Amino acid sequence: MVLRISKKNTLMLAVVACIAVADGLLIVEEQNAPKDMVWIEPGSFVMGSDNGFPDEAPAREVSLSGFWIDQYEVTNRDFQQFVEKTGYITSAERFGDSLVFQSPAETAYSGAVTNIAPMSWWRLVADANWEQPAGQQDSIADKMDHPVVQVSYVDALNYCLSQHKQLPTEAQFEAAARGGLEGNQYSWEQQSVQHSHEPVNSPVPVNSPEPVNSPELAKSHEQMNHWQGEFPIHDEVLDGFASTAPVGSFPANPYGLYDISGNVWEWVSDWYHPQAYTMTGNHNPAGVTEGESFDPAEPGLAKRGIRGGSFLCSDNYCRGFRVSARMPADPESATNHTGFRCVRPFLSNSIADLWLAP
Ligand SMILES: [Ca+2]
Ligand SMILES: [Ca+2]
Repeated sequence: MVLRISKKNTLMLAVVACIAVADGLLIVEEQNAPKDMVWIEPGSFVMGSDNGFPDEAPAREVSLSGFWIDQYEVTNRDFQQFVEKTGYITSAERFGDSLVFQSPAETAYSGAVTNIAPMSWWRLVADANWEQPAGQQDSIADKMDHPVVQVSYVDALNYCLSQHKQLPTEAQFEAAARGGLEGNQYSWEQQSVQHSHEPVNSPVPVNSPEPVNSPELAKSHEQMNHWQGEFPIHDEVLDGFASTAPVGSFPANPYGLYDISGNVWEWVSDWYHPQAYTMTGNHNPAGVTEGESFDPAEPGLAKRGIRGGSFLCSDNYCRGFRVSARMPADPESATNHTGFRCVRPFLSNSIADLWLAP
């Protein structure tokens, strides 16, 4: 039997309690909140949107049990500690290559944006992996507090399980992203994406390892790290970051979660289907089955979901930073704009036994 006594989501200071029956007596045991995690209250929220892309509809009321969620995206430092401890080898390392964004502008493309084939801005780059996200010339040495990228769904799940955690469901991620607000399009209270009107040092090479402006400026003008300007040709970098930003560089949402919109897409545990919301229940929904999974762009290949958008999401293209936005992704593929964070169901540690050894 489990009972939540203190339910305030006061970040690291939150205290929970469990009650166990022993010798006919109730024994109350307190434990500290998990480090850098936020408690999301059990309750209901309206998931999805009838005003977004078709796969976000229908909006429906969903109820969730309470859960802990990481305050930040998992960083390179976090993932390095995991690898050093376990010897884990990622999907991209096993394959020997991975997907890296390359702006058509950088490949001497001179046509109109509308003539660029969708997804043609991805290149399979040899030796691109979490330690060198853009390939052999890249390094994370000065980006240890940036979100880890070039991790597949399988890699992300293994990391979370090793921490006695899980990947969030789409419903958990969306509830967390909405921050307790109702009917919100974004993870912040203002219903628009605000931009600074003072572009700095643009254009900046995409995949630049260095922020071109200070996190302080980013905090003062922008709600998140995304793409300002016409994707995929020109990023005005008004938010100061042409690629990933250190986690926590932008304001937290009302739940105290950083980069829950933007910076990097984040893996969720649901298998993807564009009509998933008509196929699953409304209490703790966990998505369709692997066999039901369907991506119209690649029929026959079961996909997991990613959420929250990335530094490549713009107003003119995917707008994936909206709280209801969904995307399918091959669970064994990795890119340089997809990472993750983990959740921990209340007092559930037994999932550590499920860790998938590489
Ligand atoms: Ca940016
Ligand atoms: Ca994110």
